[in-house]
Amino acid sequence: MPVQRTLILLKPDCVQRGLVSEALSRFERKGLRIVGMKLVKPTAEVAGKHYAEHSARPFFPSLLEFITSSPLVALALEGDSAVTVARNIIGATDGRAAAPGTIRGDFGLSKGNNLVHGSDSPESAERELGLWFPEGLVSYQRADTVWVETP
Ligand code: D4T
Repeated sequence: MPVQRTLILLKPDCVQRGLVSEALSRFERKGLRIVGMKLVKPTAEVAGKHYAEHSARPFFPSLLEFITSSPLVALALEGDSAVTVARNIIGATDGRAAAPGTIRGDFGLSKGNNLVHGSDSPESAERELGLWFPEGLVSYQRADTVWVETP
């Protein structure tokens, strides 16, 4: 099983709604290691680079306005199959369609204000982690890893 890293953003609506600890605890309790974490109010430049693949989409201006409107929490998580595991915890893009038990399914009623971002592939994760954590990440083992990451 591949140990991967993934970039998670607890978006401005997550911070404003007081759901940071709720969202974070779901990743943490699953067994993913926090290897980077910070509160940031992103610049338009970083936000634009992060969502560059959507630059031609009609929702791009409102997406940039939303993501730069208020602080967010950037997280780097590490663990077995972290990219897919985190996406499953987050749920489908639109909170109205997201499955109950996922963060978006439990707390969201919006496609734009959808609380949490998670990298969609290991390649995206590498690019996004470089963008949000240019200073690098912290390596360590969590004490419970031997109990959690077993085949
Ligand atoms: P992110 O990238 O934020 O984790 O969301 P998803 O991976 O689930 O969804 P996405 O890349 O397709 O969309 C990125 C971002 O744009 C917003 N969005 C998306 C929007 O406001 N209107 C839309 O029609 C779509 C498709 C929500 C997430």
